[in-house]
Amino acid sequence: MAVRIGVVGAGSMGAGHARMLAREVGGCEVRTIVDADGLRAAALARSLGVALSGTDGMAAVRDTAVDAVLVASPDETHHALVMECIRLKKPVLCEKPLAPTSAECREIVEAERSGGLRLVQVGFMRRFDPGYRTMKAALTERRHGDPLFLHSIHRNASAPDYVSSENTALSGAVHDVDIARHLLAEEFVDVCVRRGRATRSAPHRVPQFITLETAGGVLVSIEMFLDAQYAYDVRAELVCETATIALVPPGATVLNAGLAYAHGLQADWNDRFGDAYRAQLQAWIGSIADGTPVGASAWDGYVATRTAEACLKSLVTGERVRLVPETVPDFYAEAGETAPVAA
Ligand code: ISE
Repeated sequence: MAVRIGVVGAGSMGAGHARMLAREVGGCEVRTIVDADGLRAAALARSLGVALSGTDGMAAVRDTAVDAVLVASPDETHHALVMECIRLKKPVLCEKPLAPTSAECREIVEAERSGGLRLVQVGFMRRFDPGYRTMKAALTERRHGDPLFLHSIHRNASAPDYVSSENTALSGAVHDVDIARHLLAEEFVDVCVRRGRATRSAPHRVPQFITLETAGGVLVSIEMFLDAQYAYDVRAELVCETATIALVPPGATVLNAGLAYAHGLQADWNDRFGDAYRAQLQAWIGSIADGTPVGASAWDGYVATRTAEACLKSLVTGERVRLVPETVPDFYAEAGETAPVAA
C-alpha cells in the first residue's frame, strides 16, 4: 500500500519535495500539503492533483490518514513537528537543520530513543549524491590510503537577507559538516572560523572560512560564500595518502563555443542536487516500508547543529573552539547503506 505523506511547508524546498513525491517517487502518495501561506499550499496542491491543503502543520501530522511526514517549514517549527511525529510513531523526513539549537535536537534524540523506534531522518541529501557516494566507497575500502584533507567549497549565487553571518553555519555549512563526518566516519574535535571580506552585493554578511579537525587528525576546510553571483557551486576534493578524489561539475555535456570549453553550472541546490533529493526521498519511502533506517539520523542532525553552534562561537570570539566528541549511542549505530561506517 502506498505510504500517505503529509508535506509541511510549500516554499522552495517543500514544493520541490512535494513534486518529486507526487510525480517521481514510487510507493507513496501526497495526501496533504500545508503552509502558513494557505494560498501557496492550495496552489501547489492543485498543480499536483493533491486533494487536501491547509495552514496547520500540526493538524497534518495528526491526520490519521497521514502515515509519514515531510517537514520543510521554517527552521524554528521543526522541533515541535518532529516531536509530535515521534509521539505518534510516524516516520518523518525533516529538512536541515533538525532544529536551530542543539538543546532542541537533543530532546528529539531522547524522545526517539525512549520511544525505541528509529523514525527521524534528516535531509542531508549530499549523502545520496553519486559523487560523494564514490568518495565514501573509496574511503571505506581505503583504496588510496588514509584521508588527510577534505576541501569543501559551498557557494550560493545569492541568499535571502535574513541569512546573516551569524547563521551561515546553521543554514548552510551544516551540509558540509555532515558530509565530512559521514565520509570520514570521525568526529570533530576542534573548529575555527575566519571572517572574509563582505562583498558589494551583500555588505551585511561576510564570507567565511571554516577549518575543522577530526579526532584522527584529518583537516577539513569549508569556504562558505553565499553571494558568489555566478551560480550555485559546491565542490569537494578529498586528499588521501596516494590520490585525490574531486567532485566534477554535474551535467551531461560540455559546450565548445566562442573559444571556450564550457561546462554548465546550476542556479541553485534543487538543480544541482536534484538526483540526490530524488534518491533520498526514494530511500526514505523504502525505509518506511522495510523498517531499516537510511540517511542522516536525528543524532547526525544533533551533531550538525552542535557543530554549527561551535562555528558561531568561533566566528564571534575569533578563537578556536574545542569540541568534545560524544559516543554515538548504540540506538543510532545501526543504519542503512548510506550511514557512516566505523573507521
Ligand atoms: C540552503 O539553505 C539549503 O537548504 C540547501 O540545501 C543548500 O544546499 C544551500 O546551499 C543552502 O543555502
